[in-house]
Amino acid sequence: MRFPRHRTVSYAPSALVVATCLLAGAFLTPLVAQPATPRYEVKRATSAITIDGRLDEPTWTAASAPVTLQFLWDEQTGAKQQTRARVVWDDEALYIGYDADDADITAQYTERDDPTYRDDAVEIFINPRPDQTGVYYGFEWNARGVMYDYLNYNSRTLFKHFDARGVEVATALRGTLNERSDTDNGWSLEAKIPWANFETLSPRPPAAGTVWKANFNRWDGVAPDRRMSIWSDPQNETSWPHVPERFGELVFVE
Ligand SMILES: [Ca+2]
Ligand SMILES: [Ca+2]
Repeated sequence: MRFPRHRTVSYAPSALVVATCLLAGAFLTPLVAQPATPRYEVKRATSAITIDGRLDEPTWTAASAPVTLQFLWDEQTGAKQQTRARVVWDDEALYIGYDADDADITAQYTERDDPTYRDDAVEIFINPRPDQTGVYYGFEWNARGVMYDYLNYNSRTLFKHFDARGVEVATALRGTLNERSDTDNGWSLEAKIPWANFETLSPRPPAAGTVWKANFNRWDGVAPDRRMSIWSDPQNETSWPHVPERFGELVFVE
């Protein structure tokens, strides 16, 4: 049996076909791909870290290059001041170091679980079990080193009566706090969070190869000139960062 030879047929779509396609398109929701979420390699600490707010230990220099935070909401006013954040780990704890450019360092709140996000503040949201997005841990420290820590449930409910244990935090200011008439340089913050705080979602501390999810944020400025910057874009029109589905990856490595 002989098969017919292949033929190439070219034709112009009729006006009816074009019109049908356009009509169908009008009723289809376009699939817009979300941008990829970032990843950060969390290296093991190479030397002891003294929690004094100064990122001058060799282990910070040896850490992965810092994440930088993006300015995503143009309706916000206030200066766009850069923030760099690094993370390292050891058998005992997770360590986070932030370095913030800041020409005007301000922070009013002084008590645990005060709304420090209304001050100059840096934050990390941590999900130690990325196969779920219902619950994660939030830590928000102002330039005084005052901590607001909580469990976030369903992206909307913040249980501030969760108090992490054994957290050490300190800030170092390159400037004057709440003195608005001069020009400051910036501030840095070191935090140590023992693994035991995460054991409900992660019964064992991470090992090399473990992936957790997280986001880094900063609130900066004095109302009404406030601005949020963030590591992984939550794909929100407003500056609501509590979107665990959009957290970036923390990849633990040796
Ligand atoms: Ca500031
Ligand atoms: Ca708390």
